[in-house]
Amino acid sequence: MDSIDLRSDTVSWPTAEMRVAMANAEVGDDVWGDDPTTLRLEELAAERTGKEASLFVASGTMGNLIAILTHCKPGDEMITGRRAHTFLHEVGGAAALGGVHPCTIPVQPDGVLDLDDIRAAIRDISDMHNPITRLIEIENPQGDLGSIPLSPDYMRSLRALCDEYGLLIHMDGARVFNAATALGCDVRELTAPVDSVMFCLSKGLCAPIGSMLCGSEEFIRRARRIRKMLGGGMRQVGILAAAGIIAIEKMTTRLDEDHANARRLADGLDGIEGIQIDLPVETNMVFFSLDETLPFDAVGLRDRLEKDYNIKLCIVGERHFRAVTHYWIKAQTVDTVVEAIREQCNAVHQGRGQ
Ligand code: TLP
Repeated sequence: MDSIDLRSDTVSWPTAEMRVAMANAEVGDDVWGDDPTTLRLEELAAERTGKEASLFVASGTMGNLIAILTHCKPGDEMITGRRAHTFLHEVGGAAALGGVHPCTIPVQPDGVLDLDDIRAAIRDISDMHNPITRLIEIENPQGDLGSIPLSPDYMRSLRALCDEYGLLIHMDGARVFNAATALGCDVRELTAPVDSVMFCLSKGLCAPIGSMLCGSEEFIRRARRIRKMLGGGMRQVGILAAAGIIAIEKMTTRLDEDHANARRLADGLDGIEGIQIDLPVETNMVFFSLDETLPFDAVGLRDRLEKDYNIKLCIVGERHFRAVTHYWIKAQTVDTVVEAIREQCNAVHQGRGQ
């Protein structure tokens, strides 16, 4: 039996339609600019995000890194959230490989970076001791705090602030189509205010590999050189791009199902004694925790669920979990998960009553 894997939407595997498209993809050497399927994917991603051009890259991490290295020179400063994926989970690549100096500020409970905090962090370049603030890196939706979408209004006010100081904006939009779906807006409303955006094909959109980096023609021309420098120039990559095209055309329009299933999961878990929902559920992530009445911690429950029910969850703290819904998690699967967790928690409470 396949496991029920809620650790992330990155675990989603390609659809049958993607596999057929991959098998039949027309290909060429993409480093020579000869791969028709990749060219089509890049055109599509640019069009969907309202940018002039785009670049197919191996991963979200690579897309963010290429964007930062393209926008910044060594020694430049990038303002980002203390809970941003680029700061926490990308191996310090911007600093290690680009010499880019991160300046982190708090992420607010609603996922935004406070504009006053940004203003206060921007360096005064008339003082020669200071590095030059070059870039604001913003995550939308903000993953670590519940995958919360940041509104078009917020994005526009961030743009206005950056224009005042001549700063660039890169958006880590790994799940930006989830954000747009949750907000009920066109994704372009979120991407128009930024200079560059990275989004992932391989998370809720189900493609096996790959992310898109989108921006102006000039930005993408320079980004392409950096991708090559990082060893990311791929050859007959149309095989992967074929899945990416379906990801954009078909999978971006069904994400509300994943969001409804995440709410269903949260509602189910909320009714179980000993479980708390930690953060509002706005897209496809549920953050929950075990209270002190339960005699097991997150590792204890995770191990039981894996062994007895083949259910996988992601641990994010001693008593804290993240569960992520995606295409392969249906409403019925959610109910199975809720029942399994209820069984484990009730067994404890009933055992106590005896
Ligand atoms: N996130 C993964 C883990 O790395 C935590 C996950 O399971 O959520 N930006 C954001 C906001 C992300 O959540 C991720 C992946 C990335 C960038 C990096 O994408 P990949 O994994 O393709 O390098």
